[in-house]
Formats: sequence, structure tokens, C-alpha cells
Amino acid sequence: FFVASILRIFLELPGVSASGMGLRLSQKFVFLLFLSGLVTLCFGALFFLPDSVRLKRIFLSKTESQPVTKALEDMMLSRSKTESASKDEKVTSSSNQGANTDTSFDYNKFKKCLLKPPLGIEHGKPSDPQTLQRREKVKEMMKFAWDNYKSFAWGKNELRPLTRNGHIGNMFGGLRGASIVDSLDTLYIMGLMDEYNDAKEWVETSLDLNSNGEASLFEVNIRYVGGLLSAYYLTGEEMFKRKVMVLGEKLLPAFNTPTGIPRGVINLGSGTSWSWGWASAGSSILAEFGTLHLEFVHLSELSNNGIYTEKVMNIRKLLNKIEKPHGLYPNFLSPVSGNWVQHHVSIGGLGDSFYEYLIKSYLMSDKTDEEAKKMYYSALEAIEANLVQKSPGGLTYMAEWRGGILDHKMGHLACFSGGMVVIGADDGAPEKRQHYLDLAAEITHTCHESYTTKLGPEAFRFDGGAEATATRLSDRYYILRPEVIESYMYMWRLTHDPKYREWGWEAVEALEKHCRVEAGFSGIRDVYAQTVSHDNMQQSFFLSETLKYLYLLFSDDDLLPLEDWVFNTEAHPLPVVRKSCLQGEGGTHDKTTSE
Ligand code: DMJ
Repeated sequence: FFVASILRIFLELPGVSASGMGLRLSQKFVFLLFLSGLVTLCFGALFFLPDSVRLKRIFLSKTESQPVTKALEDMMLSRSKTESASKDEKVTSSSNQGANTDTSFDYNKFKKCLLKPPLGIEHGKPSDPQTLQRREKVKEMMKFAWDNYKSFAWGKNELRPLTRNGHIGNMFGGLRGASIVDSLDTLYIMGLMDEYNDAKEWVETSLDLNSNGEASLFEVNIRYVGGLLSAYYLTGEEMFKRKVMVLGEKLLPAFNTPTGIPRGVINLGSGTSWSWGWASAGSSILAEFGTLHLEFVHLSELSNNGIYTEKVMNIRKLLNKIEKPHGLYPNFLSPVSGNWVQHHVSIGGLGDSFYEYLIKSYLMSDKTDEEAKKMYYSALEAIEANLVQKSPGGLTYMAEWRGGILDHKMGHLACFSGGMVVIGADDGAPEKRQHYLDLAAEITHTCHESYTTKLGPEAFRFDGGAEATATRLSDRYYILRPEVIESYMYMWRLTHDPKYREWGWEAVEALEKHCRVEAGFSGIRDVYAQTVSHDNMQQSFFLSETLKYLYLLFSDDDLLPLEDWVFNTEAHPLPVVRKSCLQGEGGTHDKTTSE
């Protein structure tokens, strides 16, 4: 319309008289005045749009004050951008510039610093025939899920098993193959080597890191960075290390905020970052910026560049210092002011893996990270004092807290906490050890109770007579999540109570009955419904977490021994960092055992 109007006014049309010309000139003037007013108005309006609106990001680039490391980072990023124009691996050449200063990580020495072989004596093969049979069943499920992904969704992020096609979604900023990267370590530990080799080849030839989309920093970190790191540490394949270093460097601009607390969304191409549109007042989410520590410490280890650790230690420092209501950590924090934005506290969604990463940071540091240890046990104390409740029926649960008022609900996501409490039971105050073991067992029991139909709902309640049941229709779905099975696995490893294997087997049978379809596994819409309704999605965490935890549950403890490995929140195993061994001669490995 505008182009047509302008053409009509400015072009001299044949047959126009002199008096007509005068009229035309004043028309031109009024039109130009109108046009310039309109343009000014449009630009002005851009400032009032939320940060997440695409139009705003196109026209207005972010200008924020930068943290202290800005100059250093600018240098690294400009280098990264120039080089990423060519093949992405070139960015991590062994030159001594940029974020990835030194890639000469000594893999052999690292292996010698492990206490035990990662895959145990015989890949954790259990001697008991029934357990072995169950483990074989889980392996078959993995192969089935993988084969169908490969047939119908290869290279896409996830499989849609009913429609037999791929799903890309918008969480990974244009990165593809989430199910492949998430499956690498599961395939490897299960000994599915043909499948692992296909996955490796795809990563090498087709995982394009030069994407330019909007990614969740958290999701890319836990699935892609975590998946590639584990694949490297388990196999020693240099290609995985090169890939993960390129990706790690692309995440650094997310930390360019006044506080250094990263925003939730980052454009992997431009480095521009912003907060989720749904997060109140431009805040960052505790479970997102608090779930970077394990992976970033390893990025520093592999690159011999402290910048990644520096970024996550800065987050740690801020969280340690800030005043906490009743010792609790609310879920929303402003990356600009560094203050809490709302007082909603949850061990489930929005908060969960922050707590998990505190205790795991301590364990992964070979128990040297005293700050993480202190923060974890203080947080747990506050959780126990304010959130842990007993239902009228005697079930222990972790409620949510909204400015001092309890919401008597627990999400499926919060069920990871049984595992978290049990892995930390040994390192708290000695007199609390039994208490932590009991608490972990009680929470795991509650989560098992929520699996009334052998699979459990997204959220369950303990009010109005409800005892671990979903009272709202919208809470009844199950999307192949791992958290309950994750707790069974840790409880089994640390107590060897056979009931955890039995509960895990119940879950296997239910997955087979309700979630297995002709072309893969699907989430279900209502765990209580008589007739099953599938959601047509095989989530990548089903391959990375749910099936891996089940496989470990039916394996001997020497498959990925917990003395050496810490699982990130997507179940990707990361090794304990034994600084003194890595910097010295190396060699804690028990040579009597084989791989
Ligand atoms: C996974 O991506 C991770 O476990 C994350 O911490 C929470 N959500 C899913 C699984 O439910």
C-alpha cells in the first residue's frame, strides 16, 4: 500500500495540468509529514514490546552493562564468529587464543585417575538370571525406541511415534538430533555398538553447530553439552571434545548481564540473549541458571580455560551472598538487579536441579567444594523446616511455598529428590545420616504411591482428601519422565533393598503396556484413564534418562560406579575431577580389573 501510494504521488502521471501540479505538491508535503510521523510511532512502540517479541529483537539489539570479563570475552567471541564462518570444528584449533585456549587434555591420564573402570568387569552384567533378563528387556526397549527414531525421525530432535515423523521444536535454537546426542552414552553403556557408531557418525558429519536460532540455555547445556561431554569421557573420541568446546563457547554471551546471571534464551548465532516471555519481570529461572555448574566445570577442564568455571562460580557467589527468605531459594531472580523477583519456592519445576547440582558439584569435586556442600545442607535444612510435610495418610512429601503459604502439591519432577537426598546422606552431619536415608526412602515411597496405575501423573496433591493423586485433569499426563525411576536407581545403589528393583520392573511393564506403540514409545494424556490416549511424542530424555536409569537399576554397581561418576540432570555421566591426580603423575586405577 505504501509503495503504491508513494509511486502514485511522486511519478508524474501524463495529462496533469499546472494547477493540478500545485495541489500535488501540497499533497506530497502532507503525505511525507504523515509518513515520518508513522515511522516514529512504530519505532517508539517497539520499546514497549516485551523482550521476547521477535520484531523487537530484529530492530533493537540488546545493550546491557557487561560483567568484568567483558573485554576478554569480546575478544573470544569476535574470534569465534570469524572462524565459525568456516567449518565449526576449526574454532577449537589448538591455538592459544580465545575461550578454548588449550585442548591438550590428557585423556589417558584422566582414565588413570578413575578409581575403577567405567564399564566395570563385564559391563555391569548381573549374576542373577532374572535381573539379567530384566536388563535385557530394557536394552530391547532402547533398541526399539532408537530404531524407530532412526527410521522415522533421523536427524530431527524427537520422534513422533504415532504419525511416524520427526519433531524439531523450538528449545534448541536450530540445533538438530537431540535424541542422537542424548542417546550416545546410553547406547554405549548398553553395548549397542552399531547404533552408537551410527550416532557418532551423525554427530561428526551432521551436527551443525552454526545454527542461528533461539535456544534455551538450560536445555542445550543439559542435553547437548552434557551428552557430548559424557560421550567424550566414556569413549575418548576427540571429535566429541571438539564439538562440545565449540558449543560451550557459543553459550558464553548469555552471561553478559549486569550481574552475570544468564538469561534463559540465547541466539546461538548472534549471542543475543533475553528472558523467557513468561518469566515474571524479565527474571531468570533458578533451575536454569543453577544447572550449569557440572558441565561448565568440565568445559574448563577440557579447555584448560577457567572462563567457564568463572561464570558458574559467579552465579554461586551471588546465590550464596543474597538474603534468602527462611533460608529458601525462590525460583525467579532478576539478572539485572540480582534480587529475587517472586517468593515461589519449589523442589519440582523451576527449582529442582539447582539443589541437585549443589550436592553433585560437591561430589564431582572429589569432595573438595566445601562451599557447595555448605549451601546444599543449609538448603536441605530450610526445605525440611518449611516444605517437607506428612500427609494424613502418613506419606512424606515436599510441598511448594508461595510467600509463606504452602501449596500441598508435588510434581513428578520433584521426585528426583529421593535420589538427591540419598546420594548426600553420607556427607552431612554424621548424626543425620540415618535421617537422610529415611527421608530419601520416604519420598521415594510417596512417589511410588503416586504411580497408582504403575505410571504416575505430572503432579499430585495431598489436600481435600487426596493422597498422592492428581485431582486436576490437566495434571494427569505422563510424558515418559525419569524422576521416579531415577530415585529407584539411587536408592537401589545405596541400600540394595530389592523393592526398588521390583518397583522399577513395575514401571517397565507399565511402559510396555501403556506407552509402547507400533513405532516407538509415547507419553500418555491421562494415567488414570481406562482407554489410553497417546501424546505422540518420544521425548529425548526417555532415551537418555528413563531407559538408562532402568538399565543401571538392573546392572551391577560397577557399571558407572558412583565413586567416579556423577550424572548430570539429563543422566549424562560426568567424571569426578581429581585435581591432584590429574595434575600429578596420575594413577588411582585398580589395575586388577578390566574394562
Ligand atoms: C529432563 O530434561 C531433565 O531431567 C530435567 O532436569 C527435568 N526435565 C526433564 C525430564 O523430566
